[in-house]
Amino acid sequence: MTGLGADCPPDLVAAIGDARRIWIGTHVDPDGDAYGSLLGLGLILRSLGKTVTLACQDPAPREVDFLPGLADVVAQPPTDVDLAIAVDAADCGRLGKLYRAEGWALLPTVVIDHHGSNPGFGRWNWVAPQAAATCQMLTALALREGWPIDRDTARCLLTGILTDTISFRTTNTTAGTLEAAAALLARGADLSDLSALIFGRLPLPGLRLIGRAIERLTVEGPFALTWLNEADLSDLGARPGDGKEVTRVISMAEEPRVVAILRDKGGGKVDLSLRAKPGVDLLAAAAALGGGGHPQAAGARLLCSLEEAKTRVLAALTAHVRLPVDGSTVPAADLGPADLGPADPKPTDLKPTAPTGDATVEGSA
Ligand SMILES: [Mn+2]
Repeated sequence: MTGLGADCPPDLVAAIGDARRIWIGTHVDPDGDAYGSLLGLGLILRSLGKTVTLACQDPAPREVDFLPGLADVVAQPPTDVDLAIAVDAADCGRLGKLYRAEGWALLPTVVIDHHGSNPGFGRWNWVAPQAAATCQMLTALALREGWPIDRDTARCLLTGILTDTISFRTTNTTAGTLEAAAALLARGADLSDLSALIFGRLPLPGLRLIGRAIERLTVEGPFALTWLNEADLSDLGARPGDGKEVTRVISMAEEPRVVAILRDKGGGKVDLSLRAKPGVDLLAAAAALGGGGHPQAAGARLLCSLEEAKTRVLAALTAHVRLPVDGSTVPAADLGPADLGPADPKPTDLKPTAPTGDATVEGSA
């Protein structure tokens, strides 16, 4: 194995070893890594003889609704424990209702996370931004410590790695990520079954929402734009979360350098998701619209009508997006559609952080 796991503070491991009653919590609006970490570490610590409560403010997302032990997860953890552990949560606010001053602040606390922005909000902290997933960290730690990883544990941990790396496709997928995954396969995790469950299922309303978004796609030079509204959701019988895949599928369009997906929430609120090809930086355009995110995945909430939002988004993209042309960049406003730079087929780490929260992967890089 590469070195990950070796950098886990010994005091942190000792704190876990000494505790008998533990609660483990993860972040609000959870993803596969959140629940994979929660359930996987829970199984490990129970097999070590500890009394463990698993907590999350929100239920598991649909794509990981098959994980073992979901029914055990509670929304409010007990206070009479020896230790609280937060996994995959970038700050205490991400714990949502699990973070209560009289709870978290008064308990001995451990933080295990891979978000570089994590301030280390526990008494003992292991933050490893080089890890592609918190589940990768937990796998490395369990292997180093000789903690048991049975088949269910391996499935939980591999699920977190698969979801955070979008099946080993993100730029932060390393040899260490694959080594952790290999160790989990060797312990009974089923890669093809898990992949089919996580990435190969979409309820029909979600599929039909993608169809509507594709039909409405309009192209303006290097930019493509589409939209959905609340009526689409109700027409198609879609449930919250069914539209998650829309952004990912639309962003596969090869010719546009930037795609914009507008979701008209009604009442003059429009959520915007922006996705860009490698080499294109969306941040200035997102900032001009009052939003933010990452260079290639950004978003904003616009307080206006859908029609006005379309106009504002195209204006902001035209004014603020610089497109790569022959190694240099020029403002999009100076380019006609014939002047698009070469397509870069490299997969990119699309880590959406849009305030819209519609993305397929977790919210902070
Ligand atoms: Mn994660």
